[in-house]
Amino acid sequence: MRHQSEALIVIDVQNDFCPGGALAVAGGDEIIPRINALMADFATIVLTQDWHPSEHASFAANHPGAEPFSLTTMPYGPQVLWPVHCVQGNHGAEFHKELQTDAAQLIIRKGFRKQIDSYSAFFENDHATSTGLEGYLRSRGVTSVTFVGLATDYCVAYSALDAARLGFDATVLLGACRGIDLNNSLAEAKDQMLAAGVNLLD
Ligand code: VGL
Ligand code: ZN
Repeated sequence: MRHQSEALIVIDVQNDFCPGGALAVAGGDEIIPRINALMADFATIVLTQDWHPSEHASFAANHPGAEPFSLTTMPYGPQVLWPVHCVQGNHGAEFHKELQTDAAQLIIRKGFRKQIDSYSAFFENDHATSTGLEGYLRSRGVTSVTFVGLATDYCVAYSALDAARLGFDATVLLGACRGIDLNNSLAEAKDQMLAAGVNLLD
């Protein structure tokens, strides 16, 4: 078992990001056995759950004429417009049934404010609105965080970058993540994480 100062953060292992889902990530379900095994090794486990209202501003369907995967500008900066996904209470927003969620102590729901998307487990996409995760981890004495889950180049990368910025020792286990890779986003995310001092391991 890892020391209690080390937390495992499992990002968005939800039906809509797995094959058959609305925003399916190739091989998204392949990582689940490894994540389940990792959870047995950590004393502090946090899950995140993308959790949007159906009117969410990140959905292309809520921007007349806009195509999914096109780019728009929000008050906080550029924003990809996604297919409708992870709508609160729907099957697509549930954790994949093979993910063993019992050991997790905290589930962070994010993206629930209509006007702002939230990729990171720590901050919404304005990089200012906190999810509360930083305080939770610090008050439990966590100094080191390991990220796994979906998608490598969006929610995992944004979370790891914020963790490093906040001064946590941040690691991404790439073999337990899968990416969307939109316009080279996977390579860019890896470069950004390396530049920020995130440990990238398999
Ligand atoms: C995610 C796009 C939109 C993710 C969430 O979990 O990486 N990506 N919402
Ligand atoms: Zn989302």
